[in-house]
Amino acid sequence: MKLLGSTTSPFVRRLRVYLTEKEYEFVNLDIFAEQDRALLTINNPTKKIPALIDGELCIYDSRVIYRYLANKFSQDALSWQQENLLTLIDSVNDALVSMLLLKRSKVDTQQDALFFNLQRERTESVLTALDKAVADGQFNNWHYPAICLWCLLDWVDFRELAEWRSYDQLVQFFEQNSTRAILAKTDPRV
Ligand SMILES: N[C@@H](CCC(=O)N[C@@H](CS)C(=O)NCC(=O)O)C(=O)O
Repeated sequence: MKLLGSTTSPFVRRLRVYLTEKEYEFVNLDIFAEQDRALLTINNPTKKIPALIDGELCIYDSRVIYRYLANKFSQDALSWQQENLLTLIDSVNDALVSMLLLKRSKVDTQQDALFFNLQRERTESVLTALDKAVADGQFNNWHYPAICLWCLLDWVDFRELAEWRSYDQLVQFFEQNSTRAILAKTDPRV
């Protein structure tokens, strides 16, 4: 199995963390460089990472890749509650990826305009919901949604895209899990 990705993508990192101790090859791409982009496009026409190559099959989208892998490793599917947690996490991750790409396109993302206001509102309401979910014990185990939440929070810090440290439960969750060896091993800063 080959995982096409980059060291900086939070969508890729969640799968690298999930795949700890599994046999696979990580293909680290610079998706904006011509050659790597061509390789990515051949495998995934959406030109997004991650993509997973397993034999003849190429699976796109971290959520679908996770479903594929959980099935391959005979693990239980996520519960509907966990699927909803993942939707919350992905909604902020997608909103902030858009903000990052806009920033890199020299657009002022701090401006008071509909698109930016919607992303800010979404980020705030989702972080509030995730903070409550942590308080309710929904992230007590290191399951896939927990991995995804930790990778999101660390990436938001790394890219300086939003402030989540005012959410006490999120901070507690983040710190409780920070010592896991795989997180140091997949740190986008190194
Ligand atoms: N829903 C996708 C999102 C993946 C995604 O947005 N990946 C980013 C990197 S963090 C990407 O490839 N962006 C390239 C682009 O938008 O052109 C997933 O879960 O895999």
